[in-house]
Amino acid sequence: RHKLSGPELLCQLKEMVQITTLTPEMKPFAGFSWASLLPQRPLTSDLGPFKTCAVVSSAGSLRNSGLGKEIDSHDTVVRFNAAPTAGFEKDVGSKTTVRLINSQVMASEDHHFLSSSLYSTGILVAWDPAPYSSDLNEWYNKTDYPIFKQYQRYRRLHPQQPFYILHPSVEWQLWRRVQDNMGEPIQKNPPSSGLLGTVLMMSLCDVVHVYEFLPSRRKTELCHYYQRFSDAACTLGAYHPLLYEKNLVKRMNQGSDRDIYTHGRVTLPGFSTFNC
Ligand code: NCC
Repeated sequence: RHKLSGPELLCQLKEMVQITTLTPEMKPFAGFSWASLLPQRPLTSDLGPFKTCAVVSSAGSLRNSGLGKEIDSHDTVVRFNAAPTAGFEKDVGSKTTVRLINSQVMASEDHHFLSSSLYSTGILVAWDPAPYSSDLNEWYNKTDYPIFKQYQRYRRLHPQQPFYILHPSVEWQLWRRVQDNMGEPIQKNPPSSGLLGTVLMMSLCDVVHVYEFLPSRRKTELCHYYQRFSDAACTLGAYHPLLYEKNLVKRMNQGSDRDIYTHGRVTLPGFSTFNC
């Protein structure tokens, strides 16, 4: 079986993963009174194009990286879930343009999603591990966490803040790319927020730098740069096919191995910058 090159993989992603977000006219949402809370237009019509974008993983290896200034020098910065900047500016920067959150963060009590100031800056994009299907009806009746209930509550409290919900087809189209490019069957769980955010930015930016998704020389079992908890599974994956995601990103990297080693930095081209 032919193993795809970096440029071939990039073309597959560009052609086979469409960044789609929920809009009010989609079924079954069109029939609900709260559908008007959804953005009128898809995210890709409202946002970008941007020149340079930084995707900041939450890995413990960002500690003592001193990458803050470099990260903030990008036009757009993406962060994940509960990852803070306050107190960590030197290593992760202070700019947050987009925050990609999973439905667990929205629903679990300890994150205080509705009231925490962590979530009130920047553009929010939420996703939920949908059943293996991209059928909105099926998903609506079987979300992993109560994403829609929390979305409605949040939107009513913060009506001015842009807040998108990813269509589940994005996660499964991306999962398919990961599976088709691996020699063995992988678990049927959606890709991590890190990979979803990376592909989201590839569709909006000319250049995407991803930080500490592929671990640098600072590699550590510390799960997050902002917590004391250690578990190697945070970097290698348990629920998410993280190891396979990282393998794919490594193959598409257009930067040097040295950049990964010293900065934990991967360089990916935006979809609009190459032809297939
Ligand atoms: O940990 P999490 O991810 O929020 O991290 C965001 C993204 O950074 C990359 N990462 C993180 C840590 C690490 N050591 N190495 C990494 O490469 C990954 O790409 C990761 O996606 C998620 O993907 O949404 C995830 O969310 C957490 C958790 O729900 C949130 O942090 C909220 O508390 C999940 N953890 C648990 O469910 C316990 C995690 O599996 C995936």
